[in-house]
Amino acid sequence: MQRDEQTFSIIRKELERQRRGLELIASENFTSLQVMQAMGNVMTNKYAEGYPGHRYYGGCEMVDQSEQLAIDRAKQIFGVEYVNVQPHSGAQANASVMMAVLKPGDKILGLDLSMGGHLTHGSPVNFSGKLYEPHFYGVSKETGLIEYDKMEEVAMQVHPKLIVCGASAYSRDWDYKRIREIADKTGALIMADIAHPAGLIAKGLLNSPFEYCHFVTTTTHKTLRGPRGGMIMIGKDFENPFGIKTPKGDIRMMSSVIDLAVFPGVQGGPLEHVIAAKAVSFFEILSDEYDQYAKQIVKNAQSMSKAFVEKGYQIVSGGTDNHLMLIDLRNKNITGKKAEQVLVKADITVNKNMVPFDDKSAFVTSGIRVGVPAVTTRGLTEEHMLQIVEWIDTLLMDPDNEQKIITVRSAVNQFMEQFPLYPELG
Ligand code: DSN
Repeated sequence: MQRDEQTFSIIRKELERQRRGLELIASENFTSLQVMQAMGNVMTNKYAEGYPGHRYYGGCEMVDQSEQLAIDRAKQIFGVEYVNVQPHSGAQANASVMMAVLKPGDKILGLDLSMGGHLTHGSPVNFSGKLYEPHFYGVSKETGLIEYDKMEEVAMQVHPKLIVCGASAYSRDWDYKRIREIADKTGALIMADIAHPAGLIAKGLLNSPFEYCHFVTTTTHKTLRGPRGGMIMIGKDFENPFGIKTPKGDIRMMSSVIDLAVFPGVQGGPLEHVIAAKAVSFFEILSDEYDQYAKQIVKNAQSMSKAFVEKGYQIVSGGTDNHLMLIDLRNKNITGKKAEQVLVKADITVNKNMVPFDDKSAFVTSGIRVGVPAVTTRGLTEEHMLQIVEWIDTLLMDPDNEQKIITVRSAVNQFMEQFPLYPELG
């Protein structure tokens, strides 16, 4: 077969883009080479509907082993009883939990997307807001912190069947104990979506949701630094309280109900090459090196947020406990869209993001979300964060100055050469 030079040349250019730039998108990271190698191999050829030891296809002996390894390692990392590593993404992990515990029309209560929530937590344009009846809580206008009182008030009014906590753009830790108290008062289950801070939770740097939340979902490619994918966990397996019957008509523990919701409920064949890569990334997370990495993420985020504040930037909630910060640019006279554009021109990648009580649309926005997991993987430390803030400030204060863009881009490109990315790839 002739080699597809066209596609490989695009992939090569993407490698070069990643190498020369400052990657500050809070949900992105750089996997290790071995994680990528585990994704690009013969496991992609294998169909394996079902679960290890119980498949609908022959020849699953090897993928059974790698999937079981991924499950066992994830259990060890998070200290949980049940893990399903098959969800293709965080969205499908969330869809599977909802499919398991909700019926169409049931009420759910999640963080408003415009306040930092996620599409799959009830947005009207997503399955979660179309299939179920969404209700929302938010953050305080004054403090930028989650309003647990408001969560309780709405929960007591609407009696949701599921409370969803977790966010895409919230820089503070969560009070899972408080959420459980609210859920118990109103008879709701809780799903914690820890897609963003999972790596920090894994290392005990943030509160753990497992004692209080019935289901915990995550992606595996953000702070966890694994392949693009999803995962569902249950801290302590509990009896199916919903009367949900399996195809055989029995009522089992929640783990079985979730397994059935992932497959055959939401997905078909699992991506066994990605699951093998999940196993490799979990091996890495169990190392001391990853321990240091997670700690460095927090140090870098705090150093960066302090530097922004010193330059007069308004960080929503005033700072960060995790790997990201949401910057409200309204006092800097620039929109999120314009900020994203000018920074991208200088090879600094962030995303525009609505801020709480934003007066602009999701296409324009008043803010940017900035995160440090990827630059921390590149090897940058606290003092480098000050330089990054300096560059960002230079550009945002004079966004139409092409000369400044060229100067900063050249400085960024030169700087990043000190932190080689995938040198093995030539
Ligand atoms: N797209 C992800 C993020 O950027 O946070 C969430 O799914």
